[in-house]
Amino acid sequence: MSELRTLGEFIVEKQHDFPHASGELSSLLASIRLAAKIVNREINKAGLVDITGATGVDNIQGEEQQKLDAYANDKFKAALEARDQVCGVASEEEDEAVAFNKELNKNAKYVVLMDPLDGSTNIDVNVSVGTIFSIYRRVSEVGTPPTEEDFLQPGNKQVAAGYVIYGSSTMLVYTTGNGVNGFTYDPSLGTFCLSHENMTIPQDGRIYSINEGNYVRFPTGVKKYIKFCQENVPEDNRPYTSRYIGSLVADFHRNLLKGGIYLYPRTESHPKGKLRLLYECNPMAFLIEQAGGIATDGNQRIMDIKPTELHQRVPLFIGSTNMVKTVHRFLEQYPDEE
Ligand code: P6P
Repeated sequence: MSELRTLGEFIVEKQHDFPHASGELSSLLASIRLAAKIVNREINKAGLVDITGATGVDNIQGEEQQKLDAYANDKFKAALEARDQVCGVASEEEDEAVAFNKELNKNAKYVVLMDPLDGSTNIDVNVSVGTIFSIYRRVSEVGTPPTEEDFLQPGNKQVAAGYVIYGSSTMLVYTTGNGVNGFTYDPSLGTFCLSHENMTIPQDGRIYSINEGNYVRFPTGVKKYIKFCQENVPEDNRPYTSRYIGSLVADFHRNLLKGGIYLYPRTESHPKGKLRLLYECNPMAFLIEQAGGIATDGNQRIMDIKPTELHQRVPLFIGSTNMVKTVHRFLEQYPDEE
């Protein structure tokens, strides 16, 4: 049996990749690990206790906030605030960015952006959901409250990003810019153990993930790509297959392991796309590029987009390089009037 390497050991080991690292990012990642364990515990009980269902409160997205959304948001915020590396958090569940004002956060160097529980409407039907996080070094003066500028940085400034997938097993997958590594939670030990070292996405794949219920309103190029997948059998005789879970983290994770593409173009109900740039698209884009794939909004690299607002939405095409490039060819061949 290969040696057991825990997430904690791995974080410290990799910290030495950064000779001048002061251990602050390592400690920040450890706080995310702690919150992931706490949220995992509650999610696994979701069917048993009255914590599922909606709170009756809508978040800024106008989406009915699920009780576990609020719970996950509170636990991740508390875990991040309890240590001295983070000066503020932006979250899908918070209208505005939250500044941490305790004395111990005063000289913190990092901000965190997160979707505390993505895909939460799937909880009541026992489908995998996830937490997505994105970490930046603050750009405003240390010792002062964080500013909007700290949170509206382009994705290419991220220092770390990752997700927790609460599925048939719970995994934490993250990057600090030196590849992608996955850790599976062992409840008997209460620890995340390295299970997927140096994760890379195949350059090509046969899985396409898109909500075809929106087909009639897709851009022409996207419609042509879907038909291409349905009508073409590649040389290796492995036909394309449609797989859409309705939970970004779950679709992304499967495509990362097996090869594939996830597409969320603009639609009638979401003319700018549905997914949020800062705490869904950018962290996933960092991960996929570190794993050898690509992520665009149909025109440009996701991580080069200059954000203008906290909950900004963009179209998302992310996954195996050759598949994303094929979509681009159709989008260029069949341009739609804006
Ligand atoms: P639709 C969940 O709400 C989410 O943000 C992603 O996790 C998921 O991929 C997508 O939206 C599902 O959206 O419109 O297909 O139900």
